[in-house]
Amino acid sequence: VPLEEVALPLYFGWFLLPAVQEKIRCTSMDFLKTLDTLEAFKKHLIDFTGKPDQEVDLEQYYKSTGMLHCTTQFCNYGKVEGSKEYAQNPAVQNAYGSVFELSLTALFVTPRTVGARVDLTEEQLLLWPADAEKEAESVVPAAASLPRGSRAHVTLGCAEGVEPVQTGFDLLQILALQKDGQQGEPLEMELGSLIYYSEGRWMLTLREPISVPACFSSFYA
Ligand code: ACK
Repeated sequence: VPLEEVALPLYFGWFLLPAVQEKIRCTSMDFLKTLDTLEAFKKHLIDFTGKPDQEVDLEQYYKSTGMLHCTTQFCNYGKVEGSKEYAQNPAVQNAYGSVFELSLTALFVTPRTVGARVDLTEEQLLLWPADAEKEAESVVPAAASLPRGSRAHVTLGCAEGVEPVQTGFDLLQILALQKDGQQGEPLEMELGSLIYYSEGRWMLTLREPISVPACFSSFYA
């Protein structure tokens, strides 16, 4: 059956293969555990709690949001404009069901989300919607001026009551601050260098990017 005749999914994206899902969840938990014990992080705990002298257990703070993936096109079963055209794009149809190597280059947290930044290759960018960054403009005004693919991420967890769509906005916000040169002293850690971007935003740029196999496919709930 040609793809244009089947129902459109909730979203298209790369789904981390089952064997690496577990590994990345562990990496994420280790990162949160380490962050939680850092003096530098404790100094800014109020960003998370809203109250002075209140503790936070980051490992409990974020809830898991299901299968780890990197969304390309959010379709909402065809309600999103451009989703039919996306599904009909020959690059999308040719890649459907293939396994790609995604490169995770950074881990980040905010009081809302924890995620991994995905650095897309030229080939992977062929599957990236042209307007993904521009569509975030209402939330992150500087988003449209960032390079294509800037929004690409894997959501690792969300705080209570926060929707996963927030992870991409949080990433774009951090990248916009980075571009502006608004950053403090990096803290060198075993995994890479950690930078605080105010208001509870932290990004750890990995010394060694993590390469994960992921299947390009779609999700129907
Ligand atoms: O973590 P995510 O990338 O953020 O994966 C989930 C997935 O679709 C299923 O909810 C993402 N998502 C939700 N709404 C949108 C949207 N308006 N634009 C882009 N991605 C979205 C969400």
